[in-house]
Amino acid sequence: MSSKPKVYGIWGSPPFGAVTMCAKVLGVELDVEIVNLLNMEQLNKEYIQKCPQHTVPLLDDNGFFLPDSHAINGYLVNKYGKENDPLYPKNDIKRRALIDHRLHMDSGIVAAKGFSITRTIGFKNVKPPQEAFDDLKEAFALLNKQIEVQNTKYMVGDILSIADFSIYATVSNWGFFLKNWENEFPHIKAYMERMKQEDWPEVNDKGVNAFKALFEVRLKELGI
Ligand SMILES: N[C@@H](CCC(=O)N[C@@H](CS)C(=O)NCC(=O)O)C(=O)O
Repeated sequence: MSSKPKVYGIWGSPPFGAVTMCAKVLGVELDVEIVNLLNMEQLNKEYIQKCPQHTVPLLDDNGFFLPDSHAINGYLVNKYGKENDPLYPKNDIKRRALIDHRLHMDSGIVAAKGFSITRTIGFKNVKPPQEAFDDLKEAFALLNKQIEVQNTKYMVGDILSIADFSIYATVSNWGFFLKNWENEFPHIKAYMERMKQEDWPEVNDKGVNAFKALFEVRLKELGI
């Protein structure tokens, strides 16, 4: 039995990036198995048996399969974190609830809007409607307002949490589709700059560069 948790993923996927940043902060080494989404490997029969929603990342902790970066990061903190770890505390129910809110905001709103663009381009090779970009912009506006109103260093208070891994990963990739986001959303920009001072975003960055290089070509091909 391997002691390292295995994670199926691909560099450049924001939710996979979120899991790698969480693992770095926890000091957990991951055994990464690449699933090449460009070759649609996520649709292989064996992968669907492990992950019916056919997405990466997928955690395999000695046969315990768990999809979704938000769920995976919560599990990793519960398993490898400190007692009542502020990254996702068990006993501080209000902090945990606020972290859950930010995770749902990422999963259900901000990340979701970007996926509708990448799925259309990446898997269907079709130009997404302008509406898809407008929706993403609207989601960034909500996030910008959230960060302005909460007025804290991190997504929840002045202590790092798993919500930061998700939001950081999502903005660093999906910002690419909104050319002027740094000027339009100054609170997100300031938040990202604060996070970049830390050592954990670095593990995400090689993936972001690969993502941008790939999508730059695809957008050009589609005349976007
Ligand atoms: N909510 C999921 C989203 C995962 C997701 O959609 N991942 C994309 C790559 S970034 C994927 O695997 N897409 C393949 C597919 O939908 O077939 C998470 O946070 O893990």
